[in-house]
Amino acid sequence: MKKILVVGSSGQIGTELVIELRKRYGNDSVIASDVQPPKAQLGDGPFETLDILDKDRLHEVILKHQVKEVYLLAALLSATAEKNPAFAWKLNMDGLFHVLDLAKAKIIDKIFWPSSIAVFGPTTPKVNTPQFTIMEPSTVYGISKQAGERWCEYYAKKHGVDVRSIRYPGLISYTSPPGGGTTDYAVDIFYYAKRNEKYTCFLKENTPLPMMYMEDAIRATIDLMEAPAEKVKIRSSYNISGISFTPKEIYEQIKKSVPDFQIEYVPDFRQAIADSWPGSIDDTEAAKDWGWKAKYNLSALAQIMLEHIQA
Ligand code: NAD
Ligand code: AKB
Repeated sequence: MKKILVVGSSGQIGTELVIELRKRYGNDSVIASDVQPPKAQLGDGPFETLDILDKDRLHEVILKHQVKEVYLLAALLSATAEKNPAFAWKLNMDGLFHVLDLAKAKIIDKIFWPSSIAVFGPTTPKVNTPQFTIMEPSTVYGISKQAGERWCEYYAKKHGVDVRSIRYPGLISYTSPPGGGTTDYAVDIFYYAKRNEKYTCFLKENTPLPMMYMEDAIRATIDLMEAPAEKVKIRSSYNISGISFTPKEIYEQIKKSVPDFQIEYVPDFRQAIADSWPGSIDDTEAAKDWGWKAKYNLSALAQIMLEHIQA
């Protein structure tokens, strides 16, 4: 059985990805790793404390477990990156190079590295944003993701590296909290709704953003990684689409279950980030190349979140 390393496994995506990978491939085949201990129960498999900026330690963990596949999730997200641009650039880029270079040296065979809708910017068409379009990101995070996409494609073409990537939209889940992004409001709001406490939203009520329920995102990730190499035609990163909604629309959806729930809108610096991103995404290429299709709509997502979230 192939051995898989997940770097950044204690985060919002890593937590659920490790659980699902272990279900599919077995506990011992999936090595979780992070600078922080896990925030949720990930099953009985191995965990390694690993800083992705420490190249020697990464190499050591890979050799120790004979890892062949790496999912690289460690990064600073959009809002946190704006507060610490130099470190965000270092973490988001150096971490990627450390993993790409191991694949170039044929020490590992396959990489998953997530990009984001943050690669798009204010000059990108906002509605049904195409796969190939104007990309002038205006955030540190978006610049690092766009550069990362270019490097992934370069290593794939020049060095034959099997690297695969998805431009995730904002991800919504209840197992592990989000890690400092602009789309985090769409998770936070459920905790307030569950306590029936007024929610202060940091975006304006009419700000549409592309979002997705975590189960869809995990399925997309594993489907892409399992697709035959010749079907993965795009080696920068694939657009995938789930649901698009505004803060007002998700609030109204929640109100159907929590009728007294209240909200106010007090936009902060994250409004400018959200305004620079698309409102909806066209995912024709992912559907055509490896059969991607989202399952969850807003009402299904809200129902699951309200059922499972701990107040
Ligand atoms: P997160 O912040 O929840 O988790 C990141 C994890 O990386 C954390 O557990 C953190 O401890 C770990 N980490 C930080 N520095 C590290 C280091 N030096 N070495 C090892 N681990 C380190 O982020 P997430 O939401 O799980 O996102 C994972 C990836 O997916 C990121 O690349 C992010 O840009 C991308 N992404 C996420 C979303 C989303 O909505 N969650 C959307 C688009 C793209
Ligand atoms: C963020 O808001 O930074 C992330 C993302 C869309 O990349 N959720």
